[in-house]
Amino acid sequence: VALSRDIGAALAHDQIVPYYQPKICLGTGRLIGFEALVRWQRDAQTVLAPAAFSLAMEDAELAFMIGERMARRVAADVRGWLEAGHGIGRVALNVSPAQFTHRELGTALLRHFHAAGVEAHHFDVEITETVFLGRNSDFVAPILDELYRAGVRIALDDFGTGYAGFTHLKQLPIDTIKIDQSFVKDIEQDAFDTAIVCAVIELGRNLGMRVVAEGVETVGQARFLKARGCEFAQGYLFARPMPATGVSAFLRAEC
Ligand code: G
Ligand code: G
Ligand code: MN
Ligand code: NA
Repeated sequence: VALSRDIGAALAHDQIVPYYQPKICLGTGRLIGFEALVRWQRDAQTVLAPAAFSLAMEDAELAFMIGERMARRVAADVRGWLEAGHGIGRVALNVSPAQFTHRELGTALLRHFHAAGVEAHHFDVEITETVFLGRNSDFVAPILDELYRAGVRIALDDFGTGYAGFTHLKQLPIDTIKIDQSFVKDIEQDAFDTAIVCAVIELGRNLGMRVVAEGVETVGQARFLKARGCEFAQGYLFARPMPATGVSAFLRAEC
């Protein structure tokens, strides 16, 4: 109860905001897009990551409301950057199992893109394999199909940390695999992690999917990934998640 009141107040005071982390092409160093990450901007000094309000993120109603706010704000930000003439690639929204309990999720996301006057092909949606374990998991396929048909690309996040999702890769309109940062961390030292990452890169190549490595923090990791054919990456090496105002400065520096 207290939590839903807190989140309600946070929404009312516009404290639920997106931060953005760039995604980079390892070959060219160029920007290919951003991942939007929810933050609770409690006051000028305090920015909370979702781990601090995970109960809200797991509650079907609160998660849906937070997701609505994220979609609305991200779509408005994207519109602003496009109007300023920036090439921003695609911007990804994370969508959790709790949000998939709503059959209207896809329609709701598309409505926000439309309301902001931004075409759906400017967006990705990141899901994790856990969406298939949630309540109403039979909503997942029709929602993803609806988004995909509209031009949204679907990425499978945290790949390798859930149960092996080969059936989902086959049956759903997934075009990007994100290698979880836990496999990237020790990629240069740990033979097990190296083997897994190389297998995922190969899988992506053979299935015609993009592969994005997450949590890249060092030049060594980036070189290693690039040498093994990983095309895209994100992580602190390139940029930390930043507020929308930071993105404008980042985009001006890019070109
Ligand atoms: O920065 P980081 O702490 O943002 O993110 C932690 C986790 O929270 C990640 O697994 C990420 O997928 C998830 N997450 C971040 N932003 C969002 C969001 O807007 N919606 C949902 N559903 N999950 C998010
Ligand atoms: O959606 P997902 O589970 O992939 O969430 C990404 C999480 O990883 C977010 O919490 C984000 O802030 C965090 N993150 C992004 N880049 C890095 C990085 O280089 N190192 C670490 N440790 N975390 C990162
Ligand atoms: Mn993600
Ligand atoms: Na991840």
